[in-house]
Amino acid sequence: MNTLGEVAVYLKSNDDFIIVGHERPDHDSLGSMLGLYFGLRKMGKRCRLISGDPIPAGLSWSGLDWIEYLPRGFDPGESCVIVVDCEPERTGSLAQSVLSAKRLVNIDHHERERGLGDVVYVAPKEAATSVIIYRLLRELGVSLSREIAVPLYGGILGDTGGFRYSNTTPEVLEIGAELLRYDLEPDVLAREIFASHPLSFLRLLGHTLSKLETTEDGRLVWAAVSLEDYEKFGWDPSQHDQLISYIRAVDTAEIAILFRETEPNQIRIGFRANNVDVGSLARQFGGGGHRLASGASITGDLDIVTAEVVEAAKEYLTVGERYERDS
Ligand SMILES: [Mn+2]
Repeated sequence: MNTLGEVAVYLKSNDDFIIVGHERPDHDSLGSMLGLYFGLRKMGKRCRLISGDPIPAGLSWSGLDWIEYLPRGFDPGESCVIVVDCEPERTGSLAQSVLSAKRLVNIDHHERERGLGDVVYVAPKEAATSVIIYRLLRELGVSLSREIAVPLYGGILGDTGGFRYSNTTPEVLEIGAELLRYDLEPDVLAREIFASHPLSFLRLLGHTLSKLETTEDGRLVWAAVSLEDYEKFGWDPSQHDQLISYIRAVDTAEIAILFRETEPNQIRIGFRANNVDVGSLARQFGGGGHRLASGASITGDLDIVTAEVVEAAKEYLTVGERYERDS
């Protein structure tokens, strides 16, 4: 693991970059990609932005149009590839290209056991990778601009749930305050991220909520969305969406799980918790993430996968309870 200073030195010594975020890009992934992109451009570096999944619609941030959508991957050539907001293996359809890079940098805030790359900076305590990029640009001596501040603010907003999650520290608010000085419109950014959805999504949300299930005590809440549901409501399952934040809103929920069939028999599972550690629950299924927000992907029938994971989560809640009593 490197220091942020070492990351800065390494970036200074290279001239040609490709920035990649994670599959199904969310706001922090996009925000850290764009913030870093505009920062490197200010330093006179050559830089490309590549995504293996489509970019969500509805954001006004500049630079989004320059992200090349290359679902079949790319040839890194001599470029230094920078993976932000995930580990290199979690770049989906871009993973092979990323792993073949001659120079690889990884900047992330997701908890994991090891880091892969020539330069690795992982800070699980940071609320967002956009926060790390903010600090990195400071380290590099890049002066901020509106085009840097907008995506970084958006990324932080996304990963703190609009400055509402437990990762909303004084430092995060201080960085938010600093970014706001660059002529941002906080109301517009917040609405774009949290309160502006296509009608098709809201109808899918209504349908999903009508199928919510819970354990008797209400501590575990879950819903499953099939490929058929996605088709019926005309919603693209590869898009990032916020279905799970509505499921998590059930007042009794300690763990909320959303099962989504994104391709035939490909089930993506999102876990959210209010104080239980769902990071390790996701790791039981080969996934990963944070303590309160994590995910995994499983191949199998939606109903069978749902039943299995729900069983494991029930068990997990019981074990967690026992731990609390012992300590
Ligand atoms: Mn993030």
